[in-house]
Amino acid sequence: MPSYYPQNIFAKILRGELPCYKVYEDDKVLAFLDIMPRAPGHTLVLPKAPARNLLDVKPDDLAAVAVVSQRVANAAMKVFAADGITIQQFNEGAGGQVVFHLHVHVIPRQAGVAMKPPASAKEKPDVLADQALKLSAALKS
Ligand code: DGP
Repeated sequence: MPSYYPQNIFAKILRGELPCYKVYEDDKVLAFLDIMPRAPGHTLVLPKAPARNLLDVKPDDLAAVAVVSQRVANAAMKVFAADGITIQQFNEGAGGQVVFHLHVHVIPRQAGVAMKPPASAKEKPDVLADQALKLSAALKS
């Protein structure tokens, strides 16, 4: 497997070199909205420590990401009045991974509504800002 590439787009977001619509942060994990959501509220949960994907992440970072993914999922159920949550996590190009810093997709779902195709359309900045505000507030309560 190739080694971790520190110039990937999520590494730049983690270093504060690029902006994001932040939903949650602690010492080990950052969660922000996907700018090309497959459904409203589509959130990405990342370890802060460099990890290419599931195959090389340290177990304690993986555990921290899992715990936050569950918290984001529960918050998203309320904020988006969701009927369910889809979790996705891709590993290497053959596994569907496009950005090579480990991330878990937390996607709120409505019954009978299909997800958009991956990375099909950018959401409007004001919509993302509003959703991030609501999700982060729900995560604090
Ligand atoms: P994947 O590596 O296949 O799990 O997909 C990467 C996801 O990242 C995809 O859903 C689109 C999203 N994405 C790509 N570029 C950016 C970006 O600059 N900011 C944010 N927030 N999401 C991005």
